Amino acid sequence: PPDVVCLGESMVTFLPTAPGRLADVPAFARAIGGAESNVACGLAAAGHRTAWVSRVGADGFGEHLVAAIGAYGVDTTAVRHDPVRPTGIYFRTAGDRATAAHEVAYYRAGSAASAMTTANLDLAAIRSGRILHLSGITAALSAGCRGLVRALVAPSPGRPLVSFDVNHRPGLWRGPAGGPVLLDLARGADLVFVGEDEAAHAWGLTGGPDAVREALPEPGLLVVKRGSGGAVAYDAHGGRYAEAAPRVEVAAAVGAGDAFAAGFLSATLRGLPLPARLRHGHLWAAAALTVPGDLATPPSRALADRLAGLGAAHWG
Ligand code: KDG
Repeated sequence: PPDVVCLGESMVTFLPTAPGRLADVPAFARAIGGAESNVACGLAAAGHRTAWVSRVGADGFGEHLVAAIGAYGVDTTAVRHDPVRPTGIYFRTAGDRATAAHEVAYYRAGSAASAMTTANLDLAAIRSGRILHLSGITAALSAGCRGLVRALVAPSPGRPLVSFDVNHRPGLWRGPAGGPVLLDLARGADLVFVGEDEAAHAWGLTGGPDAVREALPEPGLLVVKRGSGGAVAYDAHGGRYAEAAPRVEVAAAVGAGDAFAAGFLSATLRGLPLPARLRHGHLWAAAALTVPGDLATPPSRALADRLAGLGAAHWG
């Protein structure tokens, strides 16, 4: 059985071949994106047994996604092909170096993955891992996808540990407001990742990580990410652990959150203590921050262990 099952929409991604705004860029290179499959690819590249579950179109883009994600070592056997709906795609710029602001244009409304429900996926496969990793992006895609995520988060016998990355994408929430839905889902999860900026934007929590924990006491583990300001983890026993992030030259911020989650989950599967899990998250995120695409090869276990083991002077 897999260590981790990741469920969510993946898209063929088109990255500009030259800097500039979407309005000006003349040509794009093909890559892959999708928050949850990014996590799966990172974990598989680091040697963990990982599966990705989703729906794609019966088209060339769907074929490419399954092949590209499978090439990382991810088990894709539970991915279903929708005979009618297409695979979603999106275009994005690398973003401004100083502000990290980037433009995104999604072409995913009505996609195969947006039609995911509890009825058209293999629920046994989804629940077959030690950890099930989900994100708030899926909840934004459609009412059916929202129902699916709710059902997977709800307590049930034999339910795997649920890891939930809030991943608030304001541009995707067309019907209901995202904030309350995401808060509700986060409350039901065992492990939650959320950016301090997301908590402010989605939930109006502007008082820093401790205010987020106060508003969200339910998850046994809560990780509040502060970008270059590091991250804070809270456990079920009142423990609070803050770890600084290494300083890096940012090529593109997209994918860094997924890499952080993958690094944290990898260290979790290895039974490392919380401060080390945060440092592994930071190191994997650093690798993703320094490449233009979503996905970077995670640092080797030996290198990550060595860097994570350095004293606080190197991390402050
Ligand atoms: O976290 C990276 C994702 O945002 C990107 O791969 C695309 O999944 C994506 C989304 O929905 O924004």
